[in-house]
Amino acid sequence: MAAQEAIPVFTNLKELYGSLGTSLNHAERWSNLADEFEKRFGKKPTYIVRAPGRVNLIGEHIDYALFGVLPAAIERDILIACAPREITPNSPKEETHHAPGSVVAENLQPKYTRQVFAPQPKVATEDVHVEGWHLDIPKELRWENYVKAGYYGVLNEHFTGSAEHPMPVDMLVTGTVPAGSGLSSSAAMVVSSTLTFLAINGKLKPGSETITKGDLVKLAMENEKRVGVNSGGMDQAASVMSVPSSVLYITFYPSLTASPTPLPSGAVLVCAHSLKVSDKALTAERGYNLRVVETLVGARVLARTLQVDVGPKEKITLREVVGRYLSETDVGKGGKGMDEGALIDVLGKLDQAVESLKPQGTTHPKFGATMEEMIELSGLSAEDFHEIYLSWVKVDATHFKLYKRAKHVFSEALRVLQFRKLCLDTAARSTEENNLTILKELGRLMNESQTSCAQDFECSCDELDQLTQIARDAGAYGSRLTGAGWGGCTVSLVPEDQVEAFIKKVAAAYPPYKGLEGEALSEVLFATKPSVGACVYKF
Ligand code: NG1
Repeated sequence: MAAQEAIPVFTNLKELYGSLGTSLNHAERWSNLADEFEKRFGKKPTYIVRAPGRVNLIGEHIDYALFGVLPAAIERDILIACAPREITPNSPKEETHHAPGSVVAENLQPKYTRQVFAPQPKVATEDVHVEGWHLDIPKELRWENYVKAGYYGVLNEHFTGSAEHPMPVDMLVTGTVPAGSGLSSSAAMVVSSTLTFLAINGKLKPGSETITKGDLVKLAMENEKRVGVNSGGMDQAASVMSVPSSVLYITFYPSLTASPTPLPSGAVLVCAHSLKVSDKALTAERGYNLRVVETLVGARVLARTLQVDVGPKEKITLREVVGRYLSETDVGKGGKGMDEGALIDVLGKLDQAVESLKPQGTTHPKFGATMEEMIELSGLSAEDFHEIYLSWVKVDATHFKLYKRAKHVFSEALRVLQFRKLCLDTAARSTEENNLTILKELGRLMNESQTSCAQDFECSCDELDQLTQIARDAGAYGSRLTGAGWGGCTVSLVPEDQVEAFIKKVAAAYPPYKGLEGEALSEVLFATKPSVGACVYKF
């Protein structure tokens, strides 16, 4: 099972990419990075760490409700070349250079300037044990915040209450995942940075304490919370556990699992950036974090309707409500829970219960519940409500749309399971004719997902609506936004033999692409294949 596997450490690129052809396509970039590292730091890197971005085929905004999703890692990635820094009498005199665990972080992109920082030990006791480490992560958006976020968890988990000090490190970062595009550049940055600090500090050595892929996903999820949003875990899981040629069915409840799901042959994925940059962290109070709160409160209200027991301070999720409603068994640590068939069955039958999330009385359901109405629906006192749902997150809204959000989550969770079932059934009995019918069905589910994201979850925008429509008109089986939305990328399922023509048509029809060609165009509109997950290359 992928979550229990150790983080792969490779010594050659062919093994890393799984094929000679793919490794040759990427070799030049790796060797340029290693050369540039040597030029800047006067030594060869010890490791290059890689973490890919991801595209989500279907299953949007349901990971934090603990429903399964279907993403795949893409070929675009973050690479970090790194080496420990020896402190010698000739070391530069900047103070932070000499501090334990100090970091010199450079980026191949000149707009991301060189940063030098060091974690502060908290309360060092006489026997030199350090009780904790602090790193200052400023609120404003800075590239090194992602490096620091990755470092934070490693410091907390591996250097707290210990006499061991973290190693000073030099690093050079480069990336090809466009920022703010819904392709998870942030998760790729945080996963690669977490992995860099683990590798440099010798934490990846095999042994009883082996850090598994599952451990890395959890650590990176915690780390990413330090840069702004309460993310669900899909991106980190996809970045760490993906395998070539398959999409990954990732479950979060009752446990983290990742099951490769082969796509039917005859179609490829095309990503298209709407060129509207969506910054989740900056818009979180009205966007991402608000949706997290709305879906959590919706779960509590639904639990009341279905007479499901919820602990007084518990933040139950929609997936857990469904499980408890059906008296699901095998939900302990590592448990499997109900099978996919049973989940499909119940998700199709929740419509009436979800109606209970509409506020009664004067407020029109379209606008959702006011704060007072929402508290009343939850059955909690105002004080408890604030403590459970609002004390850890800032949101900015006058109305909370519990009904629409839950409606999206349940219908989307069902579409994910139907999509996966179609893929698995086709893999079992594939013919050309059958494949075509299935690809059209998969496309239909993607289109329905886009409608639900736009109308019920309200995470689309005009540009994404327009671009997905253009993609369908240009011959895609289906097209939808991918990632958090409100801008960023779309993903389209496109007949393999029509990719070139498809790209030409979309390039001509989407107004913001006007004037873009060659490399500039392929930066924002490109076909991609499911690729291998995060790993370490050792020199
Ligand atoms: P993006 O915007 O692609 O990073 C975000 C969350 C995911 C998931 C999707 C919506 C982070 C790091 N990722 O993805 O966990 O909730 O939105 O499906 O916040």
